[in-house]
Amino acid sequence: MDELHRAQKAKEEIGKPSVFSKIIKKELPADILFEDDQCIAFHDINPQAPSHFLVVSKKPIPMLDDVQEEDTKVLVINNGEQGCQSVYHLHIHVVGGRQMEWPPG
Ligand code: DGP
Repeated sequence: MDELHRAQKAKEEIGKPSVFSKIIKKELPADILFEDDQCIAFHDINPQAPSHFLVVSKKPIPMLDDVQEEDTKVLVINNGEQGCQSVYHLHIHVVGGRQMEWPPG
Protein backbone atom coordinates (compact mmCIF):
# COMPACT_ATOMS: atom_id res chain seq x y z
CA MET A 1 0.00 0.00 0.00
CA ASP A 2 1.53 3.37 -0.93
CA GLU A 3 1.65 6.37 1.41
CA LEU A 4 -1.30 8.16 -0.26
CA HIS A 5 -3.56 5.08 -0.01
CA ARG A 6 -2.43 4.55 3.61
CA ALA A 7 -3.34 8.19 4.39
CA GLN A 8 -6.78 7.77 2.82
CA LYS A 9 -7.48 4.67 4.94
CA ALA A 10 -5.97 5.99 8.18
CA LYS A 11 -8.86 8.27 9.14
CA GLU A 12 -10.99 5.16 9.74
CA GLU A 13 -8.70 4.40 12.70
CA ILE A 14 -9.31 7.68 14.58
CA GLY A 15 -10.54 6.93 18.09
CA LYS A 16 -8.82 3.53 18.25
CA PRO A 17 -5.41 3.11 19.95
CA SER A 18 -2.77 4.03 17.35
CA VAL A 19 0.39 2.04 16.62
CA PHE A 20 2.23 4.82 18.44
CA SER A 21 0.08 4.31 21.56
CA LYS A 22 1.07 0.64 21.39
CA ILE A 23 4.75 1.62 21.15
CA ILE A 24 4.31 3.96 24.16
CA LYS A 25 2.76 1.09 26.15
CA LYS A 26 5.57 -1.24 24.95
CA GLU A 27 2.99 -3.48 23.30
CA LEU A 28 4.85 -3.00 19.99
CA PRO A 29 8.66 -2.95 19.64
CA ALA A 30 10.48 0.18 18.49
CA ASP A 31 14.04 1.47 18.40
CA ILE A 32 13.60 4.10 21.13
CA LEU A 33 16.03 7.04 21.20
CA PHE A 34 14.53 9.10 24.00
CA GLU A 35 11.59 8.98 26.36
CA ASP A 36 10.28 11.14 29.18
CA ASP A 37 6.87 11.66 30.76
CA GLN A 38 5.63 13.84 27.87
CA CYS A 39 7.08 12.36 24.68
CA ILE A 40 8.92 9.47 23.07
CA ALA A 41 11.34 9.47 20.10
CA PHE A 42 11.99 6.37 17.98
CA HIS A 43 13.29 5.43 14.53
CA ASP A 44 10.72 5.48 11.71
CA ILE A 45 9.91 1.99 10.43
CA ASN A 46 10.15 3.28 6.82
CA PRO A 47 13.07 5.75 6.85
CA GLN A 48 13.16 8.37 4.09
CA ALA A 49 16.68 9.58 4.89
CA PRO A 50 19.79 8.12 6.57
CA SER A 51 18.47 9.59 9.81
CA HIS A 52 14.67 9.58 10.25
CA PHE A 53 12.97 9.41 13.60
CA LEU A 54 9.65 10.43 15.06
CA VAL A 55 8.89 12.51 18.13
CA VAL A 56 5.49 11.54 19.51
CA SER A 57 3.43 13.07 22.29
CA LYS A 58 2.45 10.52 24.93
CA LYS A 59 -0.92 12.20 25.21
CA PRO A 60 -2.95 10.62 22.36
CA ILE A 61 -3.67 13.79 20.35
CA PRO A 62 -4.88 12.58 16.91
CA MET A 63 -3.86 15.61 14.85
CA LEU A 64 -3.02 19.31 14.88
CA ASP A 65 -6.69 20.32 14.85
CA ASP A 66 -7.08 18.61 18.24
CA VAL A 67 -4.27 20.45 20.04
CA GLN A 68 -5.50 22.23 23.17
CA GLU A 69 -4.11 25.29 24.91
CA GLU A 70 -2.36 22.95 27.35
CA ASP A 71 -0.49 21.27 24.44
CA THR A 72 1.35 24.36 23.17
CA LYS A 73 4.75 22.74 23.75
CA VAL A 74 3.96 20.19 21.01
CA LEU A 75 4.92 20.79 17.33
CA VAL A 76 3.68 18.84 14.29
CA ILE A 77 4.12 18.22 10.55
CA ASN A 78 1.94 16.00 8.20
CA ASN A 79 -1.60 17.02 9.14
CA GLY A 80 -4.71 15.24 7.87
CA GLU A 81 -5.46 13.34 4.68
CA GLN A 82 -4.16 16.02 2.29
CA GLY A 83 -1.01 16.25 4.40
CA CYS A 84 -0.59 12.47 3.85
CA GLN A 85 -0.91 11.74 7.58
CA SER A 86 -1.07 7.95 7.92
CA VAL A 87 -1.05 7.50 11.72
CA TYR A 88 -3.51 9.59 13.71
CA HIS A 89 -1.33 10.15 16.76
CA LEU A 90 0.36 13.54 16.71
CA HIS A 91 4.03 13.20 15.72
CA ILE A 92 6.98 15.11 14.29
CA HIS A 93 9.28 13.69 11.61
CA VAL A 94 12.97 14.51 12.09
CA VAL A 95 14.96 13.66 8.93
CA GLY A 96 18.56 14.25 7.95
CA GLY A 97 21.83 12.66 6.92
CA ARG A 98 21.42 13.57 3.23
CA GLN A 99 20.76 16.71 1.17
CA MET A 100 17.06 17.40 1.69
CA GLU A 101 14.89 19.22 -0.88
CA TRP A 102 12.39 22.02 -0.51
CA PRO A 103 9.44 21.53 -0.91
CA PRO A 104 10.13 18.45 1.25
CA GLY A 105 11.43 15.43 -0.60
P1 DGP B 1 2.71 10.17 8.66
O1 DGP B 1 2.56 9.87 7.21
O2 DGP B 1 3.25 11.55 8.90
O3 DGP B 1 1.46 9.87 9.43
O4 DGP B 1 3.87 9.18 9.15
C1 DGP B 1 3.70 8.05 9.94
C2 DGP B 1 5.06 7.40 10.04
O5 DGP B 1 4.96 6.39 11.03
C3 DGP B 1 5.53 6.71 8.77
O6 DGP B 1 6.71 7.36 8.29
C4 DGP B 1 5.85 5.28 9.17
C5 DGP B 1 5.84 5.33 10.68
N1 DGP B 1 5.30 4.13 11.31
C6 DGP B 1 4.08 3.58 11.08
N2 DGP B 1 3.91 2.47 11.82
C7 DGP B 1 5.06 2.33 12.54
C8 DGP B 1 5.48 1.37 13.50
O7 DGP B 1 4.80 0.42 13.86
N3 DGP B 1 6.74 1.55 14.02
C9 DGP B 1 7.54 2.62 13.67
N4 DGP B 1 8.74 2.69 14.24
N5 DGP B 1 7.17 3.54 12.77
C10 DGP B 1 5.93 3.39 12.21
